[in-house]
Amino acid sequence: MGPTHDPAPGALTRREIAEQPETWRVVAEALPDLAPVAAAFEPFPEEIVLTGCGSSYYLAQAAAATFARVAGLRASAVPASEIIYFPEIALPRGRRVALVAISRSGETSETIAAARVAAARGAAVLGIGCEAGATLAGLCRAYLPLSAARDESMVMTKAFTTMLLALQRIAGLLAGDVAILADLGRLPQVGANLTYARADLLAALGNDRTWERAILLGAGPLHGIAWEAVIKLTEMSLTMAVAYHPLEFRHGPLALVDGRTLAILLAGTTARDQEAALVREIRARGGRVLALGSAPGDLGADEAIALDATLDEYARPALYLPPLQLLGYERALANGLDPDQPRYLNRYVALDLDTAHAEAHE
Ligand code: F1P
Repeated sequence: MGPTHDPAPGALTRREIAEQPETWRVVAEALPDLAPVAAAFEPFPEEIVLTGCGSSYYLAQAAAATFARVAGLRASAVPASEIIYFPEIALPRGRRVALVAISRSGETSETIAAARVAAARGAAVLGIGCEAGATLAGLCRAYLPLSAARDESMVMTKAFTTMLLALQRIAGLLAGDVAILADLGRLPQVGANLTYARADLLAALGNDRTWERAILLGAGPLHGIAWEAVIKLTEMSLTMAVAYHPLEFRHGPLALVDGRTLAILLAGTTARDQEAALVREIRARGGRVLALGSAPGDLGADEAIALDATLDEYARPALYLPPLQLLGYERALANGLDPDQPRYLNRYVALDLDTAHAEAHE
């Protein structure tokens, strides 16, 4: 049986946005032991490269931050196409590299090809996705299929946050970091209390015609999340949006700010004073600011959505996404679009790739 179809535009997407904390709980309970996956990291890599395409690439960015901080590994995120065509940049020779290939479908051509190229260069390849029988699974030393996280909707919502939490748990396990594992374990409960907390505000913002373009600002572990929010706004509502590291925004792009700009700050706990100063500068130029984070009311933004203040800042990033996904959904409806049927979007991108060059290069 296929998914049940609710005729209301975006009903599927909205449901999947809302059910994320419950999915986090279900998946965490169904995965009592990630040790076999962690074992695939033996011998311990000197470096980890995370890859994917689209949302899965932004997920790679977010997860890389946790691997770097928690597991103390050099960790980077690289789009799968860059690994195919420029493997010498992403996969340095003479280093023990583990590649983590991320793909909800496990069928995206570039991600599959990147896994092949990395394996040919001697990297240990691990995969994560939502489909047990995916092509990617057959190319990996270990593969983690999170079928409960599979979105029925085209737009990736709960698959993103759930795969992120699973990767963060793996990082915590690798490092034996009980503190981060405990914080990650609290996320389903914390998230359940927050989801829809400001649905009214997000609906109003979605319907507000005074802003036309969005600037997403996120630093460190929140930068990949900022890009994921960009792609949600873009693919669901066809809104022009872009992400910056907060202080990078001062180096030129600040010129974009005017009365038609909505800046969305994913506020962290580090560099908070500088982020507050940036909020003031954006507002002084007529821009409107929505801040999300712990105690965001202190930042002087026009609107604020308070997230949890007690979790480690590397455990918290998934919490920022449900409200931002909801903003994309609301904006889509306001634009007369159906978030369940995004324009030109397929579940995954299948390309006819010739990777013989990259593989033969070995
Ligand atoms: C990757 C992806 C999605 C995007 C769209 C096209 O898919 O780029 O992020 O939303 O559906 O494919 P996957 O490799 O994670 O299945």
